Amino acid sequence: MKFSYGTAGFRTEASLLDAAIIGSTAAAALRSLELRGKTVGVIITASHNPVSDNGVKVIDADGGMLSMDWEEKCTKLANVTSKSELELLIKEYLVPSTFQPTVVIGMDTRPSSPRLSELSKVILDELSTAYKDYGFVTTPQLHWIVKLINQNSSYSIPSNPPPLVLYYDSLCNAYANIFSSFTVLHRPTLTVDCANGVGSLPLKELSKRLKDYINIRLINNDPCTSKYLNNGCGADHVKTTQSPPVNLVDKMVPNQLYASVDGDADRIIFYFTEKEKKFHLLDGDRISILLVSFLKILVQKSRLPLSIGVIQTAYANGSSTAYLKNLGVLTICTKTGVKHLHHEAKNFDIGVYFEANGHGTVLFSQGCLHKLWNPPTEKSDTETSAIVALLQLSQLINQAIGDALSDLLAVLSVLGSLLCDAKGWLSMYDDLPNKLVKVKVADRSVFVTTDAERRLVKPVGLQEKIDDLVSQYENGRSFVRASGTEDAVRVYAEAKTKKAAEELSAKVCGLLQ
Ligand code: NG1
Ligand code: ZN
Repeated sequence: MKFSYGTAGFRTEASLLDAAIIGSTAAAALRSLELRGKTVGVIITASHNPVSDNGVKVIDADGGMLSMDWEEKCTKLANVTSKSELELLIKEYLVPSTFQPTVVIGMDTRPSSPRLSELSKVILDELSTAYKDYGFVTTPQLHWIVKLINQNSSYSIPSNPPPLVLYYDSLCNAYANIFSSFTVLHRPTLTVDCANGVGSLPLKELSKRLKDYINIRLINNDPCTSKYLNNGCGADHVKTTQSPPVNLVDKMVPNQLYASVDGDADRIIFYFTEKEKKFHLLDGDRISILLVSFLKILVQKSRLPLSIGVIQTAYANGSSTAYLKNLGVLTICTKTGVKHLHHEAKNFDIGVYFEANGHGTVLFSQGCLHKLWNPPTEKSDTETSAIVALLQLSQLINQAIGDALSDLLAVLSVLGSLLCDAKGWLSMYDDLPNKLVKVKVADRSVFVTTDAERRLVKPVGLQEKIDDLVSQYENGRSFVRASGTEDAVRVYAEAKTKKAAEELSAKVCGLLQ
């Protein structure tokens, strides 16, 4: 097995993952030592993959994705072929230090997770690393915990109240405050499909704690019956099939809002049906536009000089990008993978980033928070309430990484504040018909891209052929890139009509054959 640390860490069939767990755990301990004992995270999950897979990802000390140089070291550590080779590498990466390396670990509810988590703990003991095991947590919860611990100057793990209690308190208090500022106090009803994953547990907690504010109904919320994990349900199923979870087909209440999270609850997708059962998806592009529209109003009302930017990838629907241009919001396209979006979002006072598949968040810079906490003394009621609302949103939205739970509450906050329903949200723009397909090729590494993955540099001559096809379609756009998580090449195509998008997609796929 040759491992390569990709956009989501290491991911493969669970029984083949041991070396990746050992390598990642060693990398986490060594990284913590390099950072003078700051806490680093190890999360065991394969997100939306089938239940037979598992994965592991290292969370860097700022609560974000692992830094690039450590991705490389992690790959090397996972690919050793003997214990002596591992020991040599550890020696090479070891920074002499008197600090105590500290790691926090967590896992999803896959049947293979407890064994892999135990293996990780064996390595931590071998490397004399202090650790705390948070058991079943969502990926964003562990990111949030790492960020929290390292914000504390002594890098100690707060035990009273425990970090997870603080997590729920922070989300629920912020939501309750925003709710009380609604002009019309309306308790919305929302059905959430938990993908039968680890998200079921915190969603139960949220629905209990927020029962006076939201009527949350949970479905596919059995994380113990593992064969149903991501099976006909979950955010990935809904986004890729553009249809509801199988057990909701023909059962959705018209005009009521539904949401699906993925297997580790870092993605969320909303949807609803109209009377005639027409299914409408409210994906990551639409979440991004809903949030930024509201944030722009608040910034204007606050009269504070705050920059706002939206970060998308090439998979964002062309209509969403055009909408943002009209709105006058600076929009940047990056490579696929949240680490790229997160990095760009940091360049703004308020950086909104979402992948079309529902993974994203809103970052408030330190400078922005400073301005919000220290506004000019002379200010109107409108300015004050806008500043308060911005501060509440910054507390509600997970600042470490995209989080289905905080994104869910952020969306409901904005819909409630704008007195907007699912239909109103959908009416902001019309998606261009599109098609995303996977193509198996002999060697995906020959596909080399540029321009945020929108153009191919290699194989030489292929991009010109794609350009030629695209020019034949009104509003046509298509690009080809190698997947970072699967052994396949992805082909995206969009055009003015569904028929044209499908035709363009088929022709570009034809070029690959
Ligand atoms: P790849 O396999 O590199 O396309 C997929 C998603 C990404 C991201 C990662 C990590 C698409 C088209 N790609 O990446 O957005 O979520 O998985 O999970 O959805
Ligand atoms: Zn996920």
